[in-house]
Amino acid sequence: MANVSKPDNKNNEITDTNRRKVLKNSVAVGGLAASASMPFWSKLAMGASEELVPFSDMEGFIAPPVLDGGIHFLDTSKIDNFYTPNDDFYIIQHYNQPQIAENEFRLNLSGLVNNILSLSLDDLRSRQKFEVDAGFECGGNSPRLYHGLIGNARWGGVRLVDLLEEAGLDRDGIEVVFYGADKGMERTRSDVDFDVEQSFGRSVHIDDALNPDIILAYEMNGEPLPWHHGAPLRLVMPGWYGVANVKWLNQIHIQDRRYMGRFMGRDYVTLSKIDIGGEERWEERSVTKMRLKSSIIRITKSGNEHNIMGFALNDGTPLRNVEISIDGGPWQQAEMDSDNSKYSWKLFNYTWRDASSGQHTIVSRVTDVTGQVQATQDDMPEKPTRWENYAQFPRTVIIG
Ligand SMILES: Nc1nc2c(c(=O)[nH]1)N[C@H]1C(S)=C(S)[C@@H](COP(=O)(O)O)O[C@H]1N2
Ligand SMILES: [Mo]
Repeated sequence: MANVSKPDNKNNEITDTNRRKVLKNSVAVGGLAASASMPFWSKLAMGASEELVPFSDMEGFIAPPVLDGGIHFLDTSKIDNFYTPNDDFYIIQHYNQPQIAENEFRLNLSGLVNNILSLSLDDLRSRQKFEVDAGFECGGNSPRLYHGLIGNARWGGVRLVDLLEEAGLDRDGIEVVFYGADKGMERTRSDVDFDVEQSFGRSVHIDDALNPDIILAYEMNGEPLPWHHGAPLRLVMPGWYGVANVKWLNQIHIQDRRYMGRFMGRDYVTLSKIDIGGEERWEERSVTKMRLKSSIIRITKSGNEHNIMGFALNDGTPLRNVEISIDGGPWQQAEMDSDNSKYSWKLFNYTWRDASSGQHTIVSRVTDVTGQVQATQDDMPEKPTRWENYAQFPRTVIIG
């Protein structure tokens, strides 16, 4: 196996603050440091004295099982791992789930390059391997599913930038198109009366493609990439919504104009009414980088304490904090998991002491280092399309 090195994608802002806190504590209260430096998410595998407290807003919710050809989402109240197990990571595709024989697989790199590449899986595996922790959600994830279209994994493979360098980019190339092996018939316009066969395709500007953290992944959490997640090869665009992470990837094409296939030009397009330089406009925007978002997903009880846990996701901009408000009370800072890194989901925990019995409403909000604060539902722009649901999500729970 080739050398393994991991891009340093730690979210230093958060981990440094935590480390400082931990060090301070250990001076004042000797002995705390050892347990505090443990990733706290390990608390999630519940201790014997801990019990799951069901959300009263989640009654009757059942996550669907994984079925070939189907979609899958998680019961987020049961998340008990920093890395989502491969057999529970959410599954979405818009066409079929092609089965690709490893020995017949080729990744072709074509278009405005000096050297056209055609690589087998062994060719890819013999190159230097990189790993990146990346969590993402479907652009259509929503409170309706309690944000179950989500997962976090360690992806292993080759760096896109290395292959682009090897191919040698022509200076006219501005757009990098990624095609999957899955296909469907599409009526592409209302002014034609026939369907054409299309592959799933997504594209990014060349500047976005040169991010060295982008991986062409043949591994997921240390195992060969599973069929439902795009075997044998998928694109992993850290910090972008799920749709960018093209599964069953078999062609990368560089071109000199924008690609406007269904999943760039017509679908996964957010329509929202926003202020554009002082002018209110209906904007149509491609679903690309993840918007700043957090949600509470799980509450456990242990003695008089409740643990309120959740995730934050964004485009990789370092976070300032995640805060919790109970019953409209003051915002109080949550603790961040020490496993969190730049592009992983960012797990958090808040210890709620002496919760009174009765119904409570609990909400989280995340702020990044630029001062951007997660929007409330009321702050959200008018947005009739179902993409990019990043508003604060109040949860309700009944304490017995
Ligand atoms: N080839 C291909 N890649 C695809 C899709 C698809 O339909 N075909 N769906 C995209 C969408 S919309 C999402 S949300 C993610 C889901 O990835 P997962 O099933 O591994 O969670 O894959 C993306 N990649
Ligand atoms: Mo998606």
